[in-house]
Amino acid sequence: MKDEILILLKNNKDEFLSGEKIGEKLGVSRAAIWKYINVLKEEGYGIESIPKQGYRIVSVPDVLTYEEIKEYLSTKFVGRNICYFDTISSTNMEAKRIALKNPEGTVVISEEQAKGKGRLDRNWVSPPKKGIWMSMILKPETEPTKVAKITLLGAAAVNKALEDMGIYSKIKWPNDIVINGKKVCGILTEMSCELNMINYVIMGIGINVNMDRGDFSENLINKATSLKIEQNKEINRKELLAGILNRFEEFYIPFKEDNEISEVIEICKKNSALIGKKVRVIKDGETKTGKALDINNEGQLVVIFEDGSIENIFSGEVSVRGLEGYV
Ligand code: BTX
Repeated sequence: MKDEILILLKNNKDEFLSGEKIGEKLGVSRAAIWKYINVLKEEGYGIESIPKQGYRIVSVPDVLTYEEIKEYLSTKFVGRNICYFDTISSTNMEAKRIALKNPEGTVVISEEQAKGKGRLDRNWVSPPKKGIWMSMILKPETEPTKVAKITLLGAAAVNKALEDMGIYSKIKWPNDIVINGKKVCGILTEMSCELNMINYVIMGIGINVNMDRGDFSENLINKATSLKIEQNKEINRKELLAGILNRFEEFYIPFKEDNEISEVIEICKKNSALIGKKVRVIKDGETKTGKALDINNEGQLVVIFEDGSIENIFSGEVSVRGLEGYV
């Protein structure tokens, strides 16, 4: 009911709608309408109410609820079930908790994370309403070894959705998006599986959207940035979130149905922050230096090392650092 009232108000922005008229349209009493209007006001919607004239919406809050993003969403199933929080410890942890009970494409979103997770138990800074902190629940019927590719689908989706908004970024294989050599987005993919069967995959995406320099610690400011810092303007979080979900579904369906990721590989190659650059590859505590040559059809990074040997690097097992700039 609350959503229906919101739609009515949004569709009639320029006029006042009386409680009676809304009530008639939706088949509920004026008193019930008044109650729902108060709930909407509590959620941050600016609603002007004038006796004898009715209600008029004057502002909408900057929140990533389903009601607020659906006008930008064109997906079949990704993001059609959104579990929204003001604050939470980590969206990946919550997504894991609810994964088995919720359909594929469910997205957990929080305006803030108290304990945002990076890889290897590192932390991810996630201040309120300044970013997009979300986790997608996926249930691909594929072998666990193919799951690393999902991170690339996520990276390509973020890169393309940014490009759709006129923002150009690079993909630092396999799980970061960088702008001007600094990290603007990180992806953390986790899974639960048994032998050859995947129970679920959780792909967590964190994007620094409207963070200011002061939101980063002194340590981080040299290697992290936000879209707002790079673009010198606030970015519409709703449009970007929906854009990522739209692009992700576009890439995920061919992957799920036919194991087809050629378009994603093209995007990762074309916008790679590593290909042609010197890299340091850290595996089992051992560090080797080489040059990134390519990303192959399986989504592995091809590196030539100083001793001339060429290896296809599988993302699960290594940490790759660029040697030029902060990448
Ligand atoms: P990562 O291990 O590659 O990056 C973590 C490292 O990045 C940290 O050790 C720190 O140096 C730096 N860092 C921390 N916060 C930020 C930030 N906001 N911007 C840039 N650099 C930062 C990358 O891990 C994967 C991160 C995934 C985060 C998402 S948010 C939604 C979802 N839920 C959750 O708990 N994690 C994921």
